[in-house]
Amino acid sequence: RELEADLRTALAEGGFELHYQPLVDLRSDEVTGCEALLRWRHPVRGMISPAEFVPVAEETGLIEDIGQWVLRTACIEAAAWPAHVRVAVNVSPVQFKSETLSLKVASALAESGLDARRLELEITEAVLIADDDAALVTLGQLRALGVHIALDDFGTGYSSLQYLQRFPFDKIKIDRSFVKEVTRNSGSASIIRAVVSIAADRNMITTAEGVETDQQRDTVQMLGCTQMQGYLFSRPVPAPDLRTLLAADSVED
Ligand code: G
Ligand code: G
Ligand code: NA
Ligand code: MN
Repeated sequence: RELEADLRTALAEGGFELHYQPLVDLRSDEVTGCEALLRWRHPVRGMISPAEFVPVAEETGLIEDIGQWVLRTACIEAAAWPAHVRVAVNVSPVQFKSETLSLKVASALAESGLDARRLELEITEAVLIADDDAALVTLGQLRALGVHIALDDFGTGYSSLQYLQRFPFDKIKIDRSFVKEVTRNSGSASIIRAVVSIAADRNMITTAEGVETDQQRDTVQMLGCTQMQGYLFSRPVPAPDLRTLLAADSVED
């Protein structure tokens, strides 16, 4: 496949970059984390979304090397941020299945000098459905390193509230489809309230994804979400812009 060859070239020749989107604590209004989002500058086609190339990378196995590049780069860049700011990295179900994932994470941490508690891995429900027991082992190894685990896009796919009881997460990210409807659909608000209640019981953070308006922000805050992410505060930005944003954010304090 042509795209596969181009992905290999990009990996070898610096064609990828990470953009970062702030995560804002709804109690303190502070940026307490940033999610790394992979970007590919294709020489001919311009910026290509991960939604387009991650599936190809997964099918071809290239996701292992690309994922390792993302982990390393995110840890190295985050090591230069204020110490209270975490970095969140998306982990594909294919990467999660690798028995050496925790070794790879440990190596990225060692190389960057980043404190493990400042790294958060975002996984989706797909990894839990595939193999319960293996997933529990991997999650245990990762948490033993000290990294945080977030359940991404919660509420899409084959969600089950049972997952929240059975697996050790530090955070639940409530999918933006619920946030989008929250001000006009009482069903979405009820679902968010239920998730927040379970999360609070177990000391988990709840992040509202895709917050685009003040009204959505106020509503998810009222429902008890502890963190938000979305265009209202900032779009994903390149690393230098993020450092400027973080510097301005800490000056305000
Ligand atoms: O940033 P954007 O909206 O284009 O992201 C589209 C999708 O790609 C999202 O589902 C996001 O989680 C995923 N994605 C972004 N960066 C990464 C990455 O580094 N690794 C993996 N596996 N997925 C990513
Ligand atoms: O699957 P995941 O949640 O990792 O996807 C993250 C993607 O969601 C990011 O790539 C980003 O482009 C997108 N995103 C972030 N904030 C918003 C938002 O406020 N509105 C919309 N529509 N998309 C967002
Ligand atoms: Na994510
Ligand atoms: Mn998400």
